[in-house]
Formats: sequence, structure tokens, C-alpha cells
Amino acid sequence: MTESGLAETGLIESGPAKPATRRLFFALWPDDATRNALNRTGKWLHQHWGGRRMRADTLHLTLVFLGELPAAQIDALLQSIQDIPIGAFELNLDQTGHWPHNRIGWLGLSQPSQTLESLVRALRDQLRTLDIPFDARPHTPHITLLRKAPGGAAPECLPVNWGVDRFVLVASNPQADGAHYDVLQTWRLATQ
Ligand code: 2AM
Repeated sequence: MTESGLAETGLIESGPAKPATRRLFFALWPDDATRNALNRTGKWLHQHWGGRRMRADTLHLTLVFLGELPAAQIDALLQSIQDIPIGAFELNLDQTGHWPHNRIGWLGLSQPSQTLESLVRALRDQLRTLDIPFDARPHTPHITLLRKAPGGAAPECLPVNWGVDRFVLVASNPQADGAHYDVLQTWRLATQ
């Protein structure tokens, strides 16, 4: 009898159930200095806009949101995503904002970044080729710093400069204190 068959009969103890799907997204994941700077901006915005601050270890910029993917397909996805021929680049995060419809307080860009858009486009192209569904709505680059924030007048904010040299695939684990994120794999961008 197979192990799972034995588990069903109660002859052996089964381990913790593995999730059938995982909630995934590609993201830019900050280095420690950038994370600290983003977290400082989060604290500052929180003083003005209230709400719930995102934990420092969760701060990221989503590139492509995949949503739930069968766990059995994740290894194939990790092996299939190819390096992207885009060099490391700088993001000047100089724009704060608050969206009343979902009460998110965020940090983003006053000027679009062509390189960031190319990176998102290249990832989307690969996912289409692999026939993996994703959220294809227009990409609005932002780092969520506050949730459930009432908002208010926008305070002056120091910009955060982020030297981007990699992107990651992340799995989200919902928990009582908010989502925890596992970085499953990192792809480096070419340094000049
Ligand atoms: P948000 O911070 O604006 O909510 C994990 O949920 C990450 O994916 C978050 O950064 C979230 O953005 C982003 N995301 C993008 N599209 C999403 C969607 N359709 N549902 C949930 N999260 C989404």
C-alpha cells in the first residue's frame, strides 16, 4: 500500500496537509537599506493617514500578480522563467498616494519608469508563452505601506531611491497578523 493509502487507513500519521494551490506574485524585493527607508516612509505616512502599517519584512513592489497556482506547477514555473535581458536600474520613489476605494496608502513614482515597464512586459510575455494566467490589468507601480488607512492631506515626504538589480517570485501565506511572504526564487538583472 502507498504511504497516502496507509495514512488514509490511519496506520501511519499523515504530516501537515500541503496546500493544493499557492498565491503567487512576481515582485521587486528591497535590500535592507531600501527596506529601512521604505519602512521610515511608512511610519511617517502612518502618523498622517492612520490605518495599519505593513510589517517591514513584507514591503515589496508587485510586478505581476498570478493569484492561485496549483502547487504541483510551481517547480515547472521556477525552471521556466528565463533571465530577462534588462540591466540593473534605479527607481526614484517620490510619490505618495492614498486610494479611497481600498484605503491603501502607498509610495510610487511621479514619473513612469520605462525600464520597470519593460520588465513587467517581459515577464507577462513569458507567462503568456507558458500559458500561466495572471492579472493583466494595467500595472500601477506602488509599494503598499498602509492598509485600512482613512487618509488625509498628503504630507511632504523624502524620496526613496531604490537600486534594483533582481526580481523574485513570492508565495503569500495568509496568517492572523497579515500575510507572510516566502521568496521562492530570485533572478538577477545584469549589472553594467
Ligand atoms: P496591493 O498591495 O495593492 O494590495 C500580494 O497580494 C501583492 O500582489 C500585493 O502587493 C498586492 O497589491 C498585489 N496584487 C496585485 N494584483 C492583485 C490582485 N488582483 N489581488 C490581490 N493582490 C494583488
